[in-house]
Amino acid sequence: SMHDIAQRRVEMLSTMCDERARMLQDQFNVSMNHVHALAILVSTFHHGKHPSAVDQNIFGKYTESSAFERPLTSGVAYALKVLHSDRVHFEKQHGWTIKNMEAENEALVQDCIPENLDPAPIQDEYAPVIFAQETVSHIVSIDMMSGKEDRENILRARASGKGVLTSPFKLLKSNHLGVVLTFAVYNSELPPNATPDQRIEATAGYLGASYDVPSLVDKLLHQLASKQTIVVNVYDTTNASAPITMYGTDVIDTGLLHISGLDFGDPLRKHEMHCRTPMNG
Ligand code: WA2
Repeated sequence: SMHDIAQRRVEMLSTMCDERARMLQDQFNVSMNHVHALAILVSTFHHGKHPSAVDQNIFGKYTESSAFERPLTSGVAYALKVLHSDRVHFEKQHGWTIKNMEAENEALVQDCIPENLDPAPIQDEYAPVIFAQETVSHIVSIDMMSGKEDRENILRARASGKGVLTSPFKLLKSNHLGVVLTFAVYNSELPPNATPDQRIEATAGYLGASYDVPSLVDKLLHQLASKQTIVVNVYDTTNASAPITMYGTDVIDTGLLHISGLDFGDPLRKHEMHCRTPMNG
């Protein structure tokens, strides 16, 4: 009957939506665990060994050949915590100046050619990127604390000891909205119940991964392509009254809608997948 057909369409939509949401969430969780493991690797073999066993060459090779372990990520990088009192020494040692992410000339920042970027203005501390996967090599030498979203992520990651996520924002050298995941790297054994101040004090740096959401969700949905197509949107719904579209174009209401929850592991951020039947589907 008409009622049965309508009922089957509702069930089909919810099954397909839940399947896609679960797959996205699982892949995100897998890559988050591997980014966490990279933070431990930097702690062990860079900060925990004298002399360090990690340099840009080793970090670049290792992250490139283990990229398959981090589905949905477009690249990983490591930024060092540098206090202002150590800046001159740090810059001499590396042979470059710490760069600012923000500038008068927005176009030069977006192109992200370090020689075109301004030196970072004087701050209490900086978070210059010292190691990067080849795919994000353009952020080496940039002070990640000079960008609003990256800075908030760094501060929250080091005080909490957890993996934390930014809101969606336009990544450098990308035309899409993306998100950044950050884990703090600590320089000494921390008790599991360490206070935020103890964590901040013991912070050595920040291991971060960037997610170019539209191209990566596209890839994932194509793997699941079926005869029955649905229209998928992913939203950051942290601010319930102002959701941010992370994937998909704004759609007009076609009647049938199913919402699947997405848990990306950061309790401060909320995400949802919205699925619809296509106009004439
Ligand atoms: N990584 C790649 N592209 C970006 C970006 C970023 N942040 N920010 C803006 N465009 C090294 O949390 C530390 C990575 C920041 C980590």
